[in-house]
Amino acid sequence: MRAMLTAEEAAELARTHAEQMKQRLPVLRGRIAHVSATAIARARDTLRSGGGGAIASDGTTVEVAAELTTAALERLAANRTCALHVKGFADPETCESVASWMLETCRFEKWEELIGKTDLSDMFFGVGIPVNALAESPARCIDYFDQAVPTIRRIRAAAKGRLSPIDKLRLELDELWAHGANVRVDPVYKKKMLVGLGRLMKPEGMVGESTKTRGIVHVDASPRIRSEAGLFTANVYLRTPAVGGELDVWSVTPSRIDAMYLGHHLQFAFDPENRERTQALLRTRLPEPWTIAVRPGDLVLFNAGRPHAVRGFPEGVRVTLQSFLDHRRDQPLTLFA
Ligand SMILES: O=C(O)CCC(=O)C(=O)O
Ligand SMILES: [Fe+2]
Repeated sequence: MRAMLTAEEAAELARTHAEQMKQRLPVLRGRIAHVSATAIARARDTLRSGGGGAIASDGTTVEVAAELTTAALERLAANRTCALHVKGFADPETCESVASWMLETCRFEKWEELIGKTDLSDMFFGVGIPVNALAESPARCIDYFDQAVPTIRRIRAAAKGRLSPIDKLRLELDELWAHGANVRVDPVYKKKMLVGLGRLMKPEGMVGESTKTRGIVHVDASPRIRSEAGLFTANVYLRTPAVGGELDVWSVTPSRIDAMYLGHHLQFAFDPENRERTQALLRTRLPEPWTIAVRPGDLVLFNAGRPHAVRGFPEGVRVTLQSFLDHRRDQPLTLFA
């Protein structure tokens, strides 16, 4: 479904994609050489420091608020809070009309189906193409940019004249963050990205033991979180199950060694062969998480480098609109999904 791009623009994207793929290889090779040169020293450090033991909580808690404020956003960006939970951020009726539109008219697919795999995750995507598409193939990359802005507008239309939850998020972030907030322009492809990925979870889609029960502990950015810059994720909840489906977030700021340890195991968070063993291992090292019970209309923001998991549920569906927020000190927040 071509909606935005001209044939020339699509061809240009395909050329840039090919360039990117060529350039990425030497970068990766360089990284591997660097890792092996330092691996022995790091392993020795790990043993000496007793690394690999329990990772302590950093003492941060979940801030619960009735509205978004500059101060709460600043605390979150500086990692002084573990997550920000804005209860009743969006009007539940509008959330429900967007959820019904999504469930009735959109074709939900798992990311792994799009890339020809199975049994990887519990998440379906119904509205919008996830940003992972950019690394996949020229065709996926073209589709992503082709549909980014039209998807934003489809969601707006589904709100039927009311302010859509994701538009409200964009407006309030722009108003409250000192440097504003914008839809991200992809730095490589120079095109507007998507904001508001429609995600669906349902019991039939849950894979293995972990997703059905405590959820898959994972990160979407480096666990070595910093206050100068970081990637945050925002979800507005449109429909939630009556029982279960809570979000667990871990209040950890791992040391370099612990982050290496976590990073290593988190690579296998979704891998069907290692998933259950890895999940059990991660949970023995991490402290108790904060559990956030979410309701339609709520907004939750947290640093995507903090380990997190969505708990399983026996019945119903869980529908969210998601966006990443890229934070860099003294710059506008940039939003993309
Ligand atoms: O659905 C949620 O509560 C969080 C989902 C998630 O893993 C994320 O936004 O990175
Ligand atoms: Fe995540």
